[in-house]
Amino acid sequence: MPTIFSQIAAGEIPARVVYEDETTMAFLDATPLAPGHTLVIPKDEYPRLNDVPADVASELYATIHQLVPAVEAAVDADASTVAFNNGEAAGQEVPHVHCHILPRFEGDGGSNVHGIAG
Ligand code: IU
Repeated sequence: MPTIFSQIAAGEIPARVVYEDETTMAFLDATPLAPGHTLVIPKDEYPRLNDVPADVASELYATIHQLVPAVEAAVDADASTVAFNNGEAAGQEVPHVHCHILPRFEGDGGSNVHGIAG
């Protein structure tokens, strides 16, 4: 059974897609922890970062690098938490590698990306 993120990547389940190329995709989190909360995925399904081949990891990072300033600008954020929960014990709920880009605002009192406090 493909993960929900594979189904989004295949266009089988709708999502608010903000970026897409041959290898990667980004869409707004369905339950955002802040305005603009974005998830970046490799389109192919890898459960954990440990499983991602180097060439795909490189493409994934290039997309993250491009999107972080764009997401911050889109919601006028002061900063962002950029994080992977890598494995169930770390709070990873969907077993398809995804990077959270969570916009942060002065005085937002901290946030929590399903396990990552800041
Ligand atoms: P985690 O790092 O695996 O805990 O994060 C999973 C994220 O996926 C979490 O922020 C959910 O709100 C988000 N999400 C989603 O955007 N759409 C979905 O259909 C499901 C989870 I399931």
